[in-house]
Amino acid sequence: MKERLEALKQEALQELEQVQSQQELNELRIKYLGKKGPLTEILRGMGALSAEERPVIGQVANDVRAAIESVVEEKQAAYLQGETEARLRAERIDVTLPGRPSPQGAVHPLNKVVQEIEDIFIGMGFTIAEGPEVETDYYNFEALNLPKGHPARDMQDSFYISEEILLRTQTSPMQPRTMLAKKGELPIKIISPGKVYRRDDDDATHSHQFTQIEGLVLDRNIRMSDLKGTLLQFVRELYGQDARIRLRPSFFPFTEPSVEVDVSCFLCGGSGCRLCKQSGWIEILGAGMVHPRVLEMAGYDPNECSGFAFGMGPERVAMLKYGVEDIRHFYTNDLRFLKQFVHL
Ligand code: 2NL
Repeated sequence: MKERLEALKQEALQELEQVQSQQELNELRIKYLGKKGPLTEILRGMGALSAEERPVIGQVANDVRAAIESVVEEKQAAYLQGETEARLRAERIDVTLPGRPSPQGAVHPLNKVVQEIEDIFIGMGFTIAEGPEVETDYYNFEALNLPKGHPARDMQDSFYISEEILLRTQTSPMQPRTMLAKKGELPIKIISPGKVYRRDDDDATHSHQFTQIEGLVLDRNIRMSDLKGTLLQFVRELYGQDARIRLRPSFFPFTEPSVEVDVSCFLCGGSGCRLCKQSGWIEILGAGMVHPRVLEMAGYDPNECSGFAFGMGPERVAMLKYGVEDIRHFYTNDLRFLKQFVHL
């Protein structure tokens, strides 16, 4: 029996020596060490041996099993090692390759101007009040002293959704909304930036959808000089400390008196050039003292408080600032246009 075991060992080791694949190795493991293998069979037959022989043969059988197992494990380990090495080789990363560039976006030139204007007013203690683009007729017109039948609210000029609902034609509705929410509390210092809509045929200087920034200051004893000082400070921060302003009389239904605000031409400094059409001045704002009717409708007593309001078009500010000749460039998203502002 001892000889049979030795022969089995030799045979197994010889076969293992020749093994070509992990699958073959597994087959040999089952063949020699499995439950149906010759070793198990020999061990099972040990009952027939004498008491002296049994431990000796048992020892030999265990040695044979251990020898075969050890070669199988050694080969298995070598296969695993080979697999790991192959994977490392296959998945190696070349850290010297240049990276894939991820395209970087930039703030839209119009938004950049809006943010710049917002920052200036925030610095003067204003807060930002944003509101819905779909408005009621009441907030868009009525509360701003534009009663039904007023020529400025011609159906032809506004996008009506129903009798009482329309796309806002100005950002002003946020101002009566804010005043009503404050329930008579003072002061109010807000700016309202956002999109507005008018029924217009688009051309180089008109768009059916554009941007506005309006401001409102309301407190006791607010005077025209507060309007003038605030807007002068604003244009100095926007165009530089040498900027000057002048006020010309004008008309808006929601302010009385009303003014147009010109800023000294930031291209020629006021001496006259192509940009300011030789006048030395560029119109950038409309403004005025809030009409007493507007205050009353929003729950404020015009004998107790007063305020000024102003409005401007960021498209116009951006067109002048960057020399853009067609307002439609801001909305058509032509990358050749937009990319010119990436590094500004
Ligand atoms: C312009 C002129 C302006 C206002 C807007 C306003 C709002 C309230 C009361 C009084 Cl609630 N006024 N807004 C006042 C004057 C001018 O805008 O040229 N905008 C582009």
